[in-house]
Amino acid sequence: MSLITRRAALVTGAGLLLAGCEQLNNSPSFRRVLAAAEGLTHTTQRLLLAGQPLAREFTKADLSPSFRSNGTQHPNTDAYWADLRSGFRNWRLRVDGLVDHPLELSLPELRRLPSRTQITRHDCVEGWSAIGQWTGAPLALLLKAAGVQKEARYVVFHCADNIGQTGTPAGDYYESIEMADAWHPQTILAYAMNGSLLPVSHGFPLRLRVERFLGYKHAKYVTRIEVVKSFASINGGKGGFWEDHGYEWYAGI
Ligand SMILES: Nc1nc2c(c(=O)[nH]1)N[C@H]1C(S)=C(S)[C@@H](COP(=O)(O)O)O[C@H]1N2
Ligand SMILES: [Mo]
Repeated sequence: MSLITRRAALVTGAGLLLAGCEQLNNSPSFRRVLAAAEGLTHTTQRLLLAGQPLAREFTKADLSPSFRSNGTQHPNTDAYWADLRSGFRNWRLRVDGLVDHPLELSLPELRRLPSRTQITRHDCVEGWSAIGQWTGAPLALLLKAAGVQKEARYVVFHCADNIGQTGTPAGDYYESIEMADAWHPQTILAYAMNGSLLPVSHGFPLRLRVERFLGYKHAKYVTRIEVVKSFASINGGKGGFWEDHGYEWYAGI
């Protein structure tokens, strides 16, 4: 390849990149979320004043040298494998259910939103803990942009992994939290861990961090966020995969 053709190829590459950025700016969901960022601090501040305490936050010196991965370490579904093969180009986080404006956000869009970074302790019900740093988009931001309807009470997180043996919907991992915890400032959709891209074993591309709750509430591989009035009709009806298998729904620490 001559120098000139190579340069032409580089220029075309840059052009494509730019076109990609412009497309980002044009996504209605993305624009809606950016607009919602204004005044959000005020909304979450009000929650704190209403008596919702913050989970303890730590410093980098406290980070655990190793952070265990638990439950699914690599989702087994065809959909997840297809997303891996295509570099998650077609992957979208959906926010729907009892909202005025359902959202669809790509990974680059999520990463460009205002973010929060927190160093917290993860406590698994099986008796181990680890301190890690998480960066992600506040769930409150997405909820504000989507416009939660009055009768909504819970937020359900649907995941890409099926952990039952049967491959039926009953084996799909899912979780739910109540609205006040969803608006909490430390409730984020994390795409980074300890300053790097989220590893597959810890929930790539997106996992929930809902501090002040036990490990199983922290849904990994989140693909869809559904705002509901009741979770009685979802899978086993108890609000989560482990809840359907006997764990308590309210898993506060
Ligand atoms: N989708 C999905 N989320 C999940 C699980 C899982 O198996 N699948 N396991 C849960 C449990 S019990 C724990 S303790 C944490 C573990 O998170 P980690 O793998 O990042 O340590 O993820 C929780 N979220
Ligand atoms: Mo756990």
